[in-house]
Amino acid sequence: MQIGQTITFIKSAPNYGEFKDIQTPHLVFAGRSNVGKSSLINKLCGRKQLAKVSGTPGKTRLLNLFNVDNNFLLVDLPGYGYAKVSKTMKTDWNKAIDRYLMEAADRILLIFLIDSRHEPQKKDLELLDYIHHLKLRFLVASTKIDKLSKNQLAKNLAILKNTYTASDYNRFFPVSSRTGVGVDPLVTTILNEIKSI
Ligand SMILES: Nc1nc2c(ncn2[C@@H]2O[C@H](COP(=O)(O)OP(=O)(O)OP(=O)(O)O)[C@@H](O)[C@H]2O)c(=O)[nH]1
Ligand SMILES: [Mg+2]
Repeated sequence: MQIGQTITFIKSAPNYGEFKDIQTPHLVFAGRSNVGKSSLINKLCGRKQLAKVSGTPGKTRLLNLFNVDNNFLLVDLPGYGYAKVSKTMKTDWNKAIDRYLMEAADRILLIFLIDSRHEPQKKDLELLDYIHHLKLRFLVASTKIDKLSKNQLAKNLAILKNTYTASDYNRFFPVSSRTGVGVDPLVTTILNEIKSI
């Protein structure tokens, strides 16, 4: 299953000012560098190279915008917490992202990606707080589940689910962009949620 049929790259924007005029809902992918944002976007779009995938953290430096079926805007956010960039640059990015999320909050469905292999990380919990603060609609995608044994996965998911969704279990989606496991329920939920924006 895919989130759309005709998906085209619009542009890479440094800030929201550059695409404020677009009236459709926004589907935003956010999470730490290297968590698998670009890979998941490619998988959901059924395209191999739509968003750049890289082993080097921090490759996606701008807000990358895609048009999905003239139905909604897909936004690939820069991964936060990228250590190899100077502090000033980091702050500039964060400011631009904060501002975007704040100003566009009403039209956003955010996909919050976390890595299934790790315990909740400080950076992730900060983003979680911020999402709650802005009252954003969001779904949690727990990525790279193919990398764990069945036992380890069950153990990790229990902890992560509990941390990220509290009692709202149906909004937590374990996925693998490599194998495609877990992608269909996520697609169905995204399309339903987008309709209600
Ligand atoms: N095994 C496995 N590897 C994955 C999966 N998803 C992503 N990866 C790998 O993880 C690395 C990072 O993936 P990206 O999709 O580039 O991550 P990103 O979040 O877009 O990274 P930035 O753009 O730097 O913020 C790449 O080497 C991917 O091949 C997955 O589901 N399974
Ligand atoms: Mg990326």
